Amino acid sequence: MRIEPIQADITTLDVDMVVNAANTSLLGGGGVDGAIHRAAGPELLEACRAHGGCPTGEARLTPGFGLPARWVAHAVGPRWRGGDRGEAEALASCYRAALALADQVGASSIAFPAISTGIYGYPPEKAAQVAVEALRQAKTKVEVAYLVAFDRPMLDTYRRLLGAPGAQ
Ligand code: AR6
Repeated sequence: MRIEPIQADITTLDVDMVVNAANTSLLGGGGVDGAIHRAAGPELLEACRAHGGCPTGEARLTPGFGLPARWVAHAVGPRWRGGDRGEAEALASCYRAALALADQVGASSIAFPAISTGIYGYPPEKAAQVAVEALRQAKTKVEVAYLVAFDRPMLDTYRRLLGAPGAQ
């Protein structure tokens, strides 16, 4: 699987699957979750409601409805609590769980936001290390995984960790 860092609004990406940074209720929220629900439309909330929630470190599948993406994997990242409360393992588990859903539906492209690094307070550099490591180790039929940065510093972090050309 290729791993490509990009800076984008994840709701605009034409990929088979986008990953949402959700909470355990799966009933929406702020950040990327709010943006995905706005772009997908109200049917997304109904599809999420049918799952009846999702534990931290897992993911649940819905269609993308009004999104360009056909599928959404709603992953629940950990809240940062200092780093010694299993945060890294829970975060890595989100990436693996989303890829497992991608394989289930035969998705060949997937886009991940920087799960947990906004409202949940996970230090971006540490989260990026977990993301890159989890994706590098994954056994999957997915061909390309985009690590989507919302701002330039996050893009630079991903590029540096991935050894991408032009990285700072
Ligand atoms: N496209 C790509 N990335 C984005 C976008 C976007 N449109 N919007 C924000 N980001 P957050 P969390 C980045 O807070 O920390 C919600 O209320 C953002 O800059 O969305 O996992 C949920 O319901 C940051 O780097 O998610 C939960 O309650 C990253 O996405 C809670 O927030 C994640 O930030 C989850 O918190």
